[in-house]
Amino acid sequence: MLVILWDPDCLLHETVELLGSKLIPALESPARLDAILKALHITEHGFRVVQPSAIDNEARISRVLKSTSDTHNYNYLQHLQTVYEEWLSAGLIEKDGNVLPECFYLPTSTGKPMRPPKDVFARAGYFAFDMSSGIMSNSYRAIVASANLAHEGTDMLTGFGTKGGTDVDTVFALCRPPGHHCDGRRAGGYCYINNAALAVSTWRASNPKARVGILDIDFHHGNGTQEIFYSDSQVLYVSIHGADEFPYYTGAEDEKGTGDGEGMNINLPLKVGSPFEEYMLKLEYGLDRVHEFTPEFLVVSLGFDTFHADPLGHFQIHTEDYETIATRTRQKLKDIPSLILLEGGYVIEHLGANVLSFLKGWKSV
Ligand code: OKS
Ligand code: ZN
Repeated sequence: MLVILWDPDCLLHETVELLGSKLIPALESPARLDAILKALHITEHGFRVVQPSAIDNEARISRVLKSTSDTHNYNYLQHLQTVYEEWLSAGLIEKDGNVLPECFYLPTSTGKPMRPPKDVFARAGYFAFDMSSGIMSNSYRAIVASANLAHEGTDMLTGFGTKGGTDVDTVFALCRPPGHHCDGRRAGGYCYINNAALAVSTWRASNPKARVGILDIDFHHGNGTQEIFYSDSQVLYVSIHGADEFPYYTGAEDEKGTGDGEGMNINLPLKVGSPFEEYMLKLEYGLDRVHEFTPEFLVVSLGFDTFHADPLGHFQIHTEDYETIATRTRQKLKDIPSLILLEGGYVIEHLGANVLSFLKGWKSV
């Protein structure tokens, strides 16, 4: 059975971003989630659409802090929680303003270690790598709600396939903000907590030695997820993404993992403008690698910015193609408890149809 998980608090985060030298309302907006929910509610699809168990915000925060403790820097998480209020008290922003970093950490030859600057204005740039990760009054609440979906989704899958266990084999968590660009101590590309990494930690809490597969099929390379698991021998990260696109400095084929994790990072960059057939060749190859690894838990970082008309993506993928992508993924990785996490996708008018197409394929297998 497939369950769709969402949280109304994920709608609260609404920021501005710098795009083409202009400050605009961020493309990663609440309207994305609204569009998906609308499509799910008006269509007869037979999925269970549910909200997470009601816990108060403080309990939810401590749960998220606990399940990110081995992958995320504590000072970074504290910064996410407090920086808006700090900027407000310092008179750096008005109530409706956004914390936006301006000067970023600069690697030098001095041999000096990275240290957060004392100044609260400067600190925003220490904990971010771009200007697409603004923080407004409600951001932290939404960030935690989004991460909590990854946590609860993983919990719902634990025990699948065991005697007397759950019959839920797939959870699709409608996370927003997304996660795959966050590396555990830097926000960027609309991401603040790496939801995929949080899911892996949650799974490992009850299965410490489990093999986990992460399939990242957002248009953009998941630099954060790659970074977090780069030396991990039990986590296979496979990503198909636009070659030489955002986040620009990662995603090349020769990034294969290091130490015990050597060979456990597979980047499959695809030239922008590539037709769907070429995309599918990469997907089949990636799915075979995940299948060979025999993971006990699968995380899919799913972005709909691979759509042909997306303002931030440039593949030739159409609505009906998502059904094919999901069908082949499910066929090759059947019976693995799967957590699907929403990443990008910015064409609001087609987002609902694209999600439904993907779910139709997933369910058909
Ligand atoms: C410019 C936009 C930067 C692109 C961010 C890409 C976000 C995304 N401000 N990642 O998967 O969809
Ligand atoms: Zn993306």
